[in-house]
Amino acid sequence: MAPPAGKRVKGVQVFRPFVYGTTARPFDEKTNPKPPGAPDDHTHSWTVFVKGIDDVDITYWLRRVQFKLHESIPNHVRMMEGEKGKPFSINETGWGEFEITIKLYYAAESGEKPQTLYHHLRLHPYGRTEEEKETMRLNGGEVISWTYEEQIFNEPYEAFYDILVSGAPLTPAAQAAANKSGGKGGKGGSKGKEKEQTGGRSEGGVLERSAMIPMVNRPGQPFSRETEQLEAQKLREARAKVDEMAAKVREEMEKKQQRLAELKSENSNTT
Ligand code: SLL
Repeated sequence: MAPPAGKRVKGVQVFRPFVYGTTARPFDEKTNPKPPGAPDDHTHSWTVFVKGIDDVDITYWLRRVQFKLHESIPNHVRMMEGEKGKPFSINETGWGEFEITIKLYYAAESGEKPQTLYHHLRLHPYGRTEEEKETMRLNGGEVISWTYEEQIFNEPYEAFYDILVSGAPLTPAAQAAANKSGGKGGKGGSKGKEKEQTGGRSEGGVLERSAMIPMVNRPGQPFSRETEQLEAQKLREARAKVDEMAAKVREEMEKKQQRLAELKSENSNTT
């Protein structure tokens, strides 16, 4: 593919948060009945997805996603075209866990080559401790394996840069100027074309086409500043603990060195 015409925006990096992963549930007559036609040996329903944070649209930078599933699954390579505001996702049923290959195809304007992610489909409760596993079991057996990720666009082409940042709200002066010129065009790229100005917000307050994440968690939306702060707090506590342990080891070492010096001097006194 020929690179897009135009210059790159030098010294600029734009990043966009997104989430990918799987959600699985065991079949249960009442809460999650097995769909008709699903093979006898299938035990779970599951979904694999790529989506924006707080379900905000990402199709302006991510055009399509190819999911490569296990070869035992009919039609195991699936290409999903982006639909504005909707996650890229696949629903399936099965019995086993495996590695899913997720290939991201970017907007043509970006000039970016496709990029591959790998995700392990989890059907069974997992965790570092029994407690963590138990928490998953209690939640109706729903097994969530989601990853927060940031897509970085390094020195994007001007036209693509315009697309990336066109969700930012206009300042009153810029709004007035845009109205005056009939809302046509922007600098660079979108010559004569109506510039798409979104500027909407998600329920969690995330501005369209921005790098924002919500301030607080909501059900199904665990990636927020709140989570980030809790994680930072955990890191600070762990750091304090490590410092404390290191101080203790140093103290013991000093005592031993002192004892060694004493023994040495005793030894030299007796010989
Ligand atoms: C395992 N290595 O042994 C893995 C393989 C394959 C899972 C898991 C669906 C098959 C179908 C399915 O669950 N495949 O659609 O019939 O655990």
